[in-house]
Amino acid sequence: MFKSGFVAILGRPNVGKSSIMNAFVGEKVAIVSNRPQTTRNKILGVANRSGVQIVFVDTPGLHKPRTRLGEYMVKTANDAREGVDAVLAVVDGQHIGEGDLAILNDLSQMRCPKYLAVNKIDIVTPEVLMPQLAKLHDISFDQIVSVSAKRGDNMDILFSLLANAMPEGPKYFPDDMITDQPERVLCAEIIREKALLNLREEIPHGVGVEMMRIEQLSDHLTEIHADLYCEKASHKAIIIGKNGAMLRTIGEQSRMDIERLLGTRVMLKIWVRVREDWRNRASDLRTLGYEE
Ligand SMILES: Nc1nc2c(ncn2[C@@H]2O[C@H](COP(=O)(O)OP(=O)(O)O)[C@@H](O)[C@H]2O)c(=O)[nH]1
Ligand SMILES: [Mg+2]
Repeated sequence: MFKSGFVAILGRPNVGKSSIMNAFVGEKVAIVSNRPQTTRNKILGVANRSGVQIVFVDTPGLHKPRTRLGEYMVKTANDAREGVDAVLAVVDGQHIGEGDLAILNDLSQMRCPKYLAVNKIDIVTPEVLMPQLAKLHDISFDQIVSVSAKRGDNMDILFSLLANAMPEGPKYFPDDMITDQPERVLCAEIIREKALLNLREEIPHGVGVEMMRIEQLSDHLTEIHADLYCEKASHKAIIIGKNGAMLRTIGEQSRMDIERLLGTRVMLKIWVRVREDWRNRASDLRTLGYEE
C-alpha cells in the first residue's frame, strides 16, 4: 500500500517552517533567513521515502499585516489549511509567546491530524525549554515533538509520525519533481534571499525581485536579468553600496546558487529600482507574483 498526502506547515514568522520543509525534502526549495516574513508565498516541497510521499505546503508566517503584501501573505497561509491531510505547526523552542498559543488554539479546531514541532532545540538549554513546553499543557495536538531542523534532531521521528498519518494514495509528483516553484521563481527567490542575508534593518522587508529575462545562451551558459525593487532612493544607495560593493556581493552569492540550480554557468545582471510603496500597490504585487 502506498501512502501520500499534503501537510501544511504553519506558525509565526521566523520559527523555522521553511527550514523544516527543506530538511524533509533534502534540498533548499524555500529560501531561509533570519528576517521575519522571508516566505511570501505558498511553496510545495515533496518528500519521498519508501512507500510514502508527503507534499509539504510551506506558508508565510502568521502575523498582524501592515501592508497589502502582508494581508496577502496571511491569507495565503490561512488558505493553505484547506484540504490538507495533516497540519504541522511550528514554534521556536527559545520562546513560545501569546501569538504562538493563539495560532495553536486556532489550529486545534481543525479535524485533521495535528502535529507540533518545537524547533531549534540545538540552541536551547533544557532549563529554557522546560518552561516553554509547560505552556503547551492545554494544547490538544496529536503529538508534540522537539526538533532541530538545522542539526536534524528528531526529524526522522517527526517524519514517521506524519507518514503514519497519511492516507493511502497516489504518488502526486514524480520523483524528480521536488517543488511546484518554476525555475524563474526559484532564481528570483535566491536573489531575494541573498539580499535579505546581506542587508540590515528595515530594507529587507521592502525588497522584491522581478525576473526580466532568463535566456539559455548555450548548454553551458545562461544569461539572467533581474530587477531588485526597493522602496526608497536611500535604500537603493545602500543596496548598491560603496562603489557597488553590496550589490556585487548579493550578485556573486546569487550567481553561485543559481549556477548550482541550473547546472550551467550564469551571467547575472541585477538592476536596483525604486518603487515607492510597492507593497501596497496591486499592480506591483501582481508583477512580483503575489496575487490572488
Ligand atoms: N539554531 C537553529 N536555527 C534554526 C533552526 N531552524 C531554523 N533556524 C533559523 O531560523 C531562522 C528562520 O528560519 P526560516 O526557516 O526562514 O523560518 P520561517 O520564517 O518560519 O520559514 C533562520 O535564520 C534559520 O537558519 C534550527 O533548528 N536551529
Ligand atoms: Mg519561511
